[in-house]
Amino acid sequence: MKIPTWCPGCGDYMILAAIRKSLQELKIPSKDVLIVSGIGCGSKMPHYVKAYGFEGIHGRALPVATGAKLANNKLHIIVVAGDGDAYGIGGNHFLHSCRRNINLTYITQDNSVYGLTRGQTSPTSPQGMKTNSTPFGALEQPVNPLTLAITQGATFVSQGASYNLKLADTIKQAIKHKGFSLVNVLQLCPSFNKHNDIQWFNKNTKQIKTQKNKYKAIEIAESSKLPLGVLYQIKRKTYDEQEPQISKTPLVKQSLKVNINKMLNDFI
Ligand SMILES: Cc1ncc(C[n+]2csc(CCOP(=O)(O)OP(=O)(O)O)c2C)c(N)n1
Ligand code: SF4
Ligand SMILES: [Mg+2]
Repeated sequence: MKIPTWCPGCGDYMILAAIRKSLQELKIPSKDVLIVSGIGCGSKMPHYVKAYGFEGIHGRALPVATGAKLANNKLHIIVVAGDGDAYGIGGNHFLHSCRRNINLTYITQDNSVYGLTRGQTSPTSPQGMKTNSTPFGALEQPVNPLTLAITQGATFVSQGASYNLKLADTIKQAIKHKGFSLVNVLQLCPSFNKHNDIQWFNKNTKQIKTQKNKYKAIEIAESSKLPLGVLYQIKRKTYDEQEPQISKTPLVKQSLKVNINKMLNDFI
């Protein structure tokens, strides 16, 4: 494992600590865990967790993780992605993963900027936010990750904060959940998002209770104070449970009985 190189005060240190704590407390052996990421500051996470890891390309962590899950559905898969990665370039994969109910944990590091590329506006930057790419203020309405996840069929939707010690507990619940679980983490980025500091978050967040009713959950997700905790959780069959070839035995444990000689001969 390597030593993290994030800026001093970066929320990614606490997200890393929360992931490690969750895995330790759930007593999940390292050999049964795969961490998949895209590209971004926080996407360096697989280098720092004792588990299998795959650092992919920007926005494509979820398709890689989906493939890995279908190959070995006994693995605990944690996907980490920045807000740009998750809700911008990877936004299409996000909504399809929600509706498929792929059984994995999606931890998004939401600092409302593109950190790695030095602070441009991201899909979750609030309207009017001044960044290196929008010096007169962002024009677009931001994505609300929680509303998006609920409406697209995610079965576990939560939000944590990188400075809040309850984050590990939320991640633990997400890992235990059977189905697609989102933990959107409000992440401190002291280098490029000086507006959203701990004082701002303390004033603008509130702890909430879990809802089963999607309309009530959306109402809370859309309220002016950002919710913290598990907002929405329901039961629904996961994708791999419904896939007959792997519902009993993972693909990697099955013997390959197909004779491809005929196919090769036809081809040649
Ligand atoms: C296909 C592609 N487009 C753009 C980039 C450049 N790029 C690298 S990271 C990044 C944004 C990172 O922002 P975010 O996902 O929010 O992660 P953070 O750095 O804030 O943790 C961009 C645009 C890239 N690597 N690949
Ligand atoms: S730029 Fe922001 S997100 Fe990236 S390492 Fe520095 S503080 Fe963390
Ligand atoms: Mg970001």
